[in-house]
Amino acid sequence: MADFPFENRIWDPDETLPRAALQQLQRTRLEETVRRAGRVPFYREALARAGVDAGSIRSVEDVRRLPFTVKDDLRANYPLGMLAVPRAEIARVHGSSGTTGKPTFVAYTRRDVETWAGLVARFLTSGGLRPEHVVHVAFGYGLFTGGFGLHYGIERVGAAVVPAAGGNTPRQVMLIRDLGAEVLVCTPSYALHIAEVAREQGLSPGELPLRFGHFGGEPWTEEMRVEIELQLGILAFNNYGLSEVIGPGVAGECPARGGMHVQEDHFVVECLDPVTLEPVADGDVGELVFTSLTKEALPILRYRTRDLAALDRSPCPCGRTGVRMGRVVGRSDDMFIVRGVNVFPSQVEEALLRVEGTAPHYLIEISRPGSLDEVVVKVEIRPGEFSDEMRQMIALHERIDREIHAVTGIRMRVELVAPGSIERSAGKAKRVVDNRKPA
Ligand code: DLL
Repeated sequence: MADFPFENRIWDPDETLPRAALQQLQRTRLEETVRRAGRVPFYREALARAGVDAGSIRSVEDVRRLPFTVKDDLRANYPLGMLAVPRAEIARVHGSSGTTGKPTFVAYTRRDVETWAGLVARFLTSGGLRPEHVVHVAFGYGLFTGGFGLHYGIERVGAAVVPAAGGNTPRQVMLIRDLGAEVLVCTPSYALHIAEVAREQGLSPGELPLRFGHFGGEPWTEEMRVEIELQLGILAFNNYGLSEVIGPGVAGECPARGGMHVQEDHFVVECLDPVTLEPVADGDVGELVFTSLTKEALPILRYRTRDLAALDRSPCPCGRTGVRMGRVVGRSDDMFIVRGVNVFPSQVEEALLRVEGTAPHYLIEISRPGSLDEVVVKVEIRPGEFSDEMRQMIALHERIDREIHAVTGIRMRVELVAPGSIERSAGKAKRVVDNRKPA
């Protein structure tokens, strides 16, 4: 029996379905999904073009014959043109966090909302949540799927929810302390900010009641996990999802924490080369593509996430049989190219966290003052590390320079900035500002 840091409790026996039974279930559900998608004009045409109908689905492998869906398809069908049910059957609408223009909406039937809560309950339970816990939710409540998605999952487990939502961090610290929350739910960058504000209030890690954290909604690194765990004195778990596919609950970590189990009885996952759209070898990084299997209101076929990650099909000691996805190492579209080199913000973060004295708050600014790209990385240094000793500051600066070069292969201009000077966000942290004019 594997050695886990706490009891490996399984919420739903379907999480451990033997592969053959799982694939059989996927096949039946895929057929049903294609039938449902046929009620959406966009998919009816796309399926006809691809020459596929529900009756021709023989195995889950047939997913490869289905047409792809991209975010622009949802935009083109704004606001709710992709519905597969009459409007009267809609129980909830959410939206994806678009930074520009109109959001894209996603909809749920009553049963979809129920299914979703069950999926969230699964990963929360696998990451230590128990009915007796108090959970502090610092995700935004609104169109974003984070707040309500986690909220309903926590209720399903039977734990107590504190729907704190984002913002007013000193008050968040007070609520966590006074209400005795054992579990924190938010983005990883906001968890660090909560830790920082707690420290400013003179609290050391052990002084908050927190024991577990469930973080997601944005990419983060293993180094950042260590940092969060140290600063808050907790075990931190990763969970992944996106509104178009359902929201949080697509995949989550188990006590073994060697990747996130994709909830394959509800979603088919493929890992494809983003250029050729052919499958990559297991263990290689590719773009994740999801097909929903149980959603009623908005069935989604082969949704191209742009998220880059690898799949691991080896058995997991926890007994869950869903394939595991590794951390998202970047998006095929937030990757930036500097002087011909592809760079992911997560690489810069990894480099920074290797250097003692830096805080995991940073901003990458890209410009092209002449004909060459320039990258400035603004890095906060930890309170107490700011020194009047010129020599010490130069040494720190050089160390960061070297690490960034070693990880990314390019030179960036490093600017050390005062603790607290980079803007904090209660939601997803903004890491890159690209001021270059399109070529
Ligand atoms: O962020 C859903 C969510 C909320 C997941 C709360 C987990 C927790 P969207 O706003 O549609 O939905 O953004 C989805 O966020 O394509 C990824 O690029 C990124 N993302 C989400 N979770 C993770 C994660 C929600 N654990 C987009 N690691 C996705 C890395 C993540 N990236």
